[in-house]
Amino acid sequence: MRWDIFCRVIDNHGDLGVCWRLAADLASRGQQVRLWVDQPDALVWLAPAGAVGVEVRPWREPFETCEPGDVVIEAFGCDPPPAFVASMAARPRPPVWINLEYLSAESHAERNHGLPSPVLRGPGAGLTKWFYFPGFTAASGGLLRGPLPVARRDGLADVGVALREGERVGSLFAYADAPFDALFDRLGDRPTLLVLAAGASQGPALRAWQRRSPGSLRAEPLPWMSQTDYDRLLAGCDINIARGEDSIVRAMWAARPFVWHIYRQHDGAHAPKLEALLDRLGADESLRTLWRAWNGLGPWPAALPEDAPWRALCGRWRDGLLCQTDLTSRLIAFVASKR
Ligand code: TRH
Repeated sequence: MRWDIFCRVIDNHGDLGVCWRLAADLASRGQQVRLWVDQPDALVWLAPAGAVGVEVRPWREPFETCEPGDVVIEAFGCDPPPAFVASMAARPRPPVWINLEYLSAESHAERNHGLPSPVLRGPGAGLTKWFYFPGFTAASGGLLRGPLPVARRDGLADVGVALREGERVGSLFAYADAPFDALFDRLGDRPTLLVLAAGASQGPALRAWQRRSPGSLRAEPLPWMSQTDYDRLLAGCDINIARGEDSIVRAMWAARPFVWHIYRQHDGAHAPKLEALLDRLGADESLRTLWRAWNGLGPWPAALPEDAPWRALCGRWRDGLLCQTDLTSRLIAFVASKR
């Protein structure tokens, strides 16, 4: 099938990160994809090699006229251009129109997944949009997966990380408002190499912390890396502190202890969203306390959760997810059922 994916970059890299991953995964299955994006700049590092079968097109106004494909994905309610929607409506057999939503473990995602939304006004009047909610259960739209790197520490060298004997290695990808010091206090209880993702995680916080407590925490800043390399990095680490929705899913696939820095929403909607994932994970009190503290939602625990049970939990969680069909397979089946 021919797919048109529309992506508007709001802030950060999640919108494009998810759309690119989906586009590349569809193309790897022989689908033809056009990715329409308003700010494609981050693709230079996110996907430097591109992908066979994915054509990146600029989304600018006035929108170039073109024939819609068989499926139109509107990522995160980004409203495809009216001229394009008009050509969708004009087709004798209109494309299947999917509204791809944000990932959440909350129960509303399952309740709303797959529901129709009839379009009543505008150039698309008469068409139907289908809500597609990614998620963690069989009743949801599933998780993006794609090829998973083998979990191995020596793979870290391939992405530019040199480890010392006996060191724990962690990755850190966080928003600028994170309570970095409290985390470093707890990670610095034994020799640890902290690999800092590009951007906000490379602020002055760690250098200041190191001046106060020399010795236990080593830092390695990395440039923005491709999604493939970022996945490899997570697979090689002992602990992954990740942010947003796409990266936290990659941390889950890495099956190592992970901590989520959730995207903060002004109305506080991130708090129940965080709790919902903790519930699904079956997290114990020590993990709940850590996640809440890292997100400014509670007091800090004295130490990180115990390593062995935490690792076992993340391993079981990944294995459970692996037993389910991935998002792209479910999406293709969903679209087929609506055509
Ligand atoms: O950048 P983000 O914080 O994006 C956010 C969230 O998705 C948030 O929920 C959303 O509402 C907001 O955007 C608009 O985090 P996320 O989702 O993990 O996206 C980062 C992407 O960048 C992801 O695809 C992984 C990728 N990445 C790399 O490819 N290389 C890197 O070096 C790093 C650090 C990330």
